[in-house]
Amino acid sequence: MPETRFVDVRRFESIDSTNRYLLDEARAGAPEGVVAVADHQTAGRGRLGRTWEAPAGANLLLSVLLRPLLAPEARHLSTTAVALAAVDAIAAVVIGAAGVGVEVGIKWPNDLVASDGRKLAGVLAEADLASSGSRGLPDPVVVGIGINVNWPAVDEDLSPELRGAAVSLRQLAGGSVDRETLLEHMLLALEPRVSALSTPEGRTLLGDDLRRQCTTIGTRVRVDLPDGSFVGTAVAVTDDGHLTVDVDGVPRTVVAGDVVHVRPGS
Ligand code: BT5
Repeated sequence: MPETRFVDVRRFESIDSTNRYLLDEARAGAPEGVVAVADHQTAGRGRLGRTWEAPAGANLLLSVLLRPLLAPEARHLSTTAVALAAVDAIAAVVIGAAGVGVEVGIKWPNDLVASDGRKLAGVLAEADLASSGSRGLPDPVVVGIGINVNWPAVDEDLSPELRGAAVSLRQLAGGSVDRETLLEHMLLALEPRVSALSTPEGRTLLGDDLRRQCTTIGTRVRVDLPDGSFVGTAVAVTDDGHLTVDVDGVPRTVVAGDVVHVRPGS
């Protein structure tokens, strides 16, 4: 097994949130590379106070503590690095019934989606600016990902709000998927993706791979911001990971941290 920086893997049968746990560890000076994995979260969180649902023992719920050398305006690339690592790991592990890999894309800013748009995983990056510069270490960012591995088994497992909107690897592959194998491959795939964050060449590669995987580019989108919405065509993702939307011929740059929702636009 090749060496990675992700050797300190802390496992929890039940915890409120693996992101919360690692943010506290970061505040106490924990180094880059600490991983938290939970069988169950009692307060799994999404962006902007939303919740992440997953029953005990079925899915991959994991966070990593990173301290990349990343300018604040490029911070979204840490979400990209983890999303791309998940795409890599799924490609390595999950083979569908027809003997071919399942098709997974990245919906900007932070979702992994199936080819029909249903959400397979969500990524949440949280930076704690209060602990900036603590003990001379680069600023921490905790990136969590929830991947629907074996839940839902069938659409009826989902709450009415998620029905038709969420999907699992099990459903896409037509059979159960081993969480432990997926975790192993996820940590392997994270190593080069996280290294890439700290060099200009690496960031260019992350941007290129994001553009290749991004299902949002070329689609009509409605972008909901805290103070209003607009509709346009998503035309590009910048090297810093921002979305460029063409609004009646005028390009508008959308920063991931500002976005409430990006939905199909009419
Ligand atoms: C996300 O937020 O998609 C980020 C989710 C990150 C979860 C991981 S699990 C490990 C780590 N520890 C944590 O506490 N969190 C991270 P957002 O884009 O805001 O999407 C949240 C929305 O996705 C919810 O409001 C639901 O509509 C939907 N959702 C919730 N659970 C889902 C699931 N299992 N599958 C698909 N969609 C789901």
